[in-house]
Amino acid sequence: MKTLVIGLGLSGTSVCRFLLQKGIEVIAYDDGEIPPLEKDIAIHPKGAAFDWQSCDQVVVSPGISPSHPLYDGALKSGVEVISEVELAFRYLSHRKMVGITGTNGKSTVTLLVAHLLQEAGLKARAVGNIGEALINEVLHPDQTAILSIELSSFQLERVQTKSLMGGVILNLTPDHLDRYPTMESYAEAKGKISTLLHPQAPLLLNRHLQPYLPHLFQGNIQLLPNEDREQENISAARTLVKLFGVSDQAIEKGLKTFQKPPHRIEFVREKEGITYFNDSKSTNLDSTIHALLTLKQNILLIAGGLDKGFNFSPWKEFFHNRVKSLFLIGQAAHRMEKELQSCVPIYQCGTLKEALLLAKTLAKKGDQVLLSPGCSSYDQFQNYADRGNQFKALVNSL
Ligand code: UMA
Repeated sequence: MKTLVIGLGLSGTSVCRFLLQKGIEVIAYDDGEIPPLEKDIAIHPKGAAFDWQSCDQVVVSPGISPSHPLYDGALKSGVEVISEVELAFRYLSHRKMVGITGTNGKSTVTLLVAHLLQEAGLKARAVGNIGEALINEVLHPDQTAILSIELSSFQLERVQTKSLMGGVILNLTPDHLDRYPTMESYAEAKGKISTLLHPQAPLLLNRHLQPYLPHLFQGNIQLLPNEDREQENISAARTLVKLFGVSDQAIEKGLKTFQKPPHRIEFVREKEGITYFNDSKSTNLDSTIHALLTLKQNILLIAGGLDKGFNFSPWKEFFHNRVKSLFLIGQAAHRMEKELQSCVPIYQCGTLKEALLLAKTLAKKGDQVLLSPGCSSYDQFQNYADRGNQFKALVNSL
């Protein structure tokens, strides 16, 4: 048995290590720098032809698009291609697990589910897209914990093993349009969570999903309230933990002690009558709109980052009476300026530091400086947490 692992980040390196322990021959590939790996792992050189005859299976990391030449080659060769989470599910299907997907709110719900279970005295861990590759669970010393799994559309593209006792698709708004040509294809990837459900396991859905995923509404589903995002998140978590017998009383107690994760409209500091908020987790249009609706007015918005192919013009109507000026950073900045011009004063700042310093200079008492990028961070930062931490450090040094 020989497996090709494409992408050597968090997922790929964990997969390599796991396969090696299973005695499976591994060949690995990455377009970037090769991280330190066990010496038994062979590296496929960049640009070289791959011998598909010699390979039995391909495990793709979530960040690798199906248009990647090696991924595309694998699909054309007929070799089995699976995602990192599918490999993990094949070894975990006996475990108690729930899966959480959706555009916004999935990390919060994943953490809330784990927290409510723990507060009710059960063992639970939050894993998956949240930052802990699922495959690591297979070899985890504690095999009794319930797994609350955040699943991204990328991870769900190639899954098939029925494993979950419950699943949820929160909301669906445009994201990752650099990878998905249409909203329908993005929705289709998210909808694959249904293929992971055990028979009779419930799927919780936001009713807005019906036009995109009508076939899912015919199964064992429960609708989420969708008038308020916080209520939607709580309702999803509540329903999922009840699958494990957690009482209403224990849920209420757990809700009181849950702390919202950082980088989500996080208050950082007030200085000279100006408040600073870190919403670095905003990596799409909708999450920035949510931040604007929450902070309401007198907002100096810092946005921009990696260009994921959004059209930013829908922001215009939400800027009205809310945003006083816009400070742009990162790769998408010039396109954003074109799509948002004439609605508020726009400043091209290049870097986060320049943007913050200019916003501070222009801000008046009562203003709110908000970092809510609406874009991924990978052009200038390691990830959204790095971006948010750097912002907080800069704000605290003002
Ligand atoms: N790479 C290539 N070629 C490419 C793209 C990437 O070789 O065309 C290589 C990079 O050089 C790098 C490696 O692939 O060495 C990175 O792999 P990856 O992008 O699949 O990322 P991982 O480090 O494996 O982390 C992934 C998730 N990342 C993505 O989906 C982009 C992490 O979610 C997740 O926490 C981790 O697996 C564990 O499950 C992050 C994320 O941004 C937080 N997710 C997106 C989101 O939430 O919007 C989907």
